[in-house]
Amino acid sequence: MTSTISFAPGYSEQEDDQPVEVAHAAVDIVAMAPKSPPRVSLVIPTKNEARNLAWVLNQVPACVDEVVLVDASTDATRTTAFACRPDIRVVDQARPGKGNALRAGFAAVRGELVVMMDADGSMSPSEISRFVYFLDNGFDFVKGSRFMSGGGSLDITRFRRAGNRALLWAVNSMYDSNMTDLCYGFCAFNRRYLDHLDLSADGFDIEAQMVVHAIQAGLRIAEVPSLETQRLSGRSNLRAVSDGTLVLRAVLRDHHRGISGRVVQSVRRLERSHRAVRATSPLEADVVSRSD
Ligand SMILES: Nc1nc2c(ncn2[C@@H]2O[C@H](COP(=O)(O)OP(=O)(O)OP(=O)(O)O)[C@@H](O)[C@H]2O)c(=O)[nH]1
Ligand SMILES: [Mg+2]
Repeated sequence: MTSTISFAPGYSEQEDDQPVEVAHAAVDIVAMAPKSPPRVSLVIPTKNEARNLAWVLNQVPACVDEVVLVDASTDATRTTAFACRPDIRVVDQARPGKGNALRAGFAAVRGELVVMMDADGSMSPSEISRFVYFLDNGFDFVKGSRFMSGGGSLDITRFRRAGNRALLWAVNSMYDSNMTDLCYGFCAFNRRYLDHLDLSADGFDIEAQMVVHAIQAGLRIAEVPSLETQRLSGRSNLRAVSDGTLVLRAVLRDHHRGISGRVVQSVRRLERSHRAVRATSPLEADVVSRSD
């Protein structure tokens, strides 16, 4: 880490003290050295994406320093990955599910900035620079949005759009936020906040959990427009009803963890103890029976 102390000739009270002056000058050189840009890691979960992955990897922009693939495939995904990008790092996941895969990827990254995206060709790697730009300029967590101005989706069905909207409304109401998208897998964050995100989801609820925990941790969040197209080939792994229910459960469960959740819990506890006192008090019992 560089020091903020800088050397000003003639200012130091210990000007005549040569060894101290030399030490200060050394600090000054470190402080003036150009700051190297933060390293960017891209995490991509893959489950049988051999036919889509080359399209994605061939477009990864130069600002990405490392690509971490978390692979649960039985097809030629890994071979394709190494053919396109010999420096790619492939890691395994402990349990099935996209959430588990992403968590394994986040634990393996070496860069300071972490971007995650799908491998099915529905997200364009050319958008990565938008996410990095906002992380570089003071934001801690950047999420892609298909529903803000400049974004779009050519893939989402009416049913899924309605589900996403309902879940988004729930989160915005609970946290007094004004986000425009919730369940979208193009996101980025500063790795120093990984522990604060406190991720535990194994499935498709991971994106909602990331957003909710980012809000609860007080991170500075930005949304950037993103265009989602149809997957290039193969079949979706998402099951709208069961995965939607999973997301709803995650949102409700996690609401009880944060500040607002704690307030709700303590109000409920107070109500319960108040009711218990009233039930045992003879005066209250009297009032109740008389009003009956
Ligand atoms: N490693 C790993 N990757 C997974 C798993 N499930 C899904 N993925 C990957 O996660 C990404 C998103 O999965 P999709 O099946 O495209 O789901 P989706 O994008 O939410 O749904 P669609 O819009 O219908 O494509 C893809 O890159 C998948 O290959 C899994 O269990 N393990
Ligand atoms: Mg997809």
